[in-house]
Amino acid sequence: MKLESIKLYHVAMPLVSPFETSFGVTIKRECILVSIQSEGLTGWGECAVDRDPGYSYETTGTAWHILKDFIGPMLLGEYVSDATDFQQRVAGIRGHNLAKAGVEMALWDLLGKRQSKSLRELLGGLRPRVEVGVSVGLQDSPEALVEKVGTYLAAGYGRIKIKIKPGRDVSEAEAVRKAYPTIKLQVDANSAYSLETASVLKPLDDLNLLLIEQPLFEDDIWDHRLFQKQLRTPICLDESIISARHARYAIEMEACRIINIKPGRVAGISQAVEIHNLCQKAGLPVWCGGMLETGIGRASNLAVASLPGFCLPGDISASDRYYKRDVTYENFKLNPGSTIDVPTGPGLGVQVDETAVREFAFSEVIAD
Ligand code: OSB
Ligand code: MG
Repeated sequence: MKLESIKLYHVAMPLVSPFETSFGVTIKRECILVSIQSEGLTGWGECAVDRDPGYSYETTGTAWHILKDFIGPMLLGEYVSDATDFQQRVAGIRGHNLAKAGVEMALWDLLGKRQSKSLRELLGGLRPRVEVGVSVGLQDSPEALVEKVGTYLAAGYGRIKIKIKPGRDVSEAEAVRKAYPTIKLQVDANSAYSLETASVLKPLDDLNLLLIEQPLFEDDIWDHRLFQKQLRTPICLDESIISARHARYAIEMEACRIINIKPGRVAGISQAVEIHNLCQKAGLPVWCGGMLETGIGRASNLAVASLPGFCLPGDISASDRYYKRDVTYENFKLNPGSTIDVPTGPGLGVQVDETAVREFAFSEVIAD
């Protein structure tokens, strides 16, 4: 398909409540939306970058630069056949996975629209709806956290993840476990500990957690191996897994027993599928992570999470957990049983509200 024009929108969208992790607080979530025009169709994608380099070295600023000055000019006017073709073209750009993934998502949306197939069908996803949970940010006190978790349980979420950081870890998790003895519970440290400082986390082993997500440095698969040996609870890697190779390293080193797959972090949906297939072969459970996506990225994550190896609830919550107003007309709702429906329309299966995109955008670039 010929890529005739590429538009970039740097948007900032107010969250319904601030989201705090070990690396900072997000009040307005920024990202870059990509739209690609091709042969009468428009495909949309989302680069799940943040304003600050806290989760990843990438930011809205770096992604803008990579998209505008490298990926855009490489693709404009070109005939790009699919995600594999795209990945070959951008292979010379080192890193910048979140930037690449936004473009790949838009290409999948176009491919689906051309073939009148949903992304789930294109990927071979099986489930019409996927099991989901909610990721709860750091709160002011363990009591406030227990209360916040209670509101999400009342809303119907069947799996809770709490964010932890040094000084706000075991007491938080213990308080939640004590208040809700039987819920599916997991914690996420976002790389806040070293192998030495992580020893304070050992009491978590007695709380019957589903997993402990990314306790140690993002570039340290080896120390995760050493820490996993000291725990019964499975370690789940997020930040450390930036490619299928890294997934293989982690599996071979026994650095984790579960992997969180985020298409953005691994440079695109095609790479996410590769990691899913690798983990399935190795017998490692995977689940779909989230990055506070808009309706565009949420639709994509739901399709990815419909693949058979995704056997733990994803960080894909209902639209109203994140935004009062979204950039898609579709509003994702939580079903009884803590599931969300996978879109069935062509491509991502969402209709973008371009007025909302323009209202949230503070810069816009059109290359044609
Ligand atoms: O580590 O999983 C993470 C949000 C932004 C960046 C990193 C993470 C998260 C979340 C939120 O935990 C998950 C969601 O989108 O609901
Ligand atoms: Mg995480």
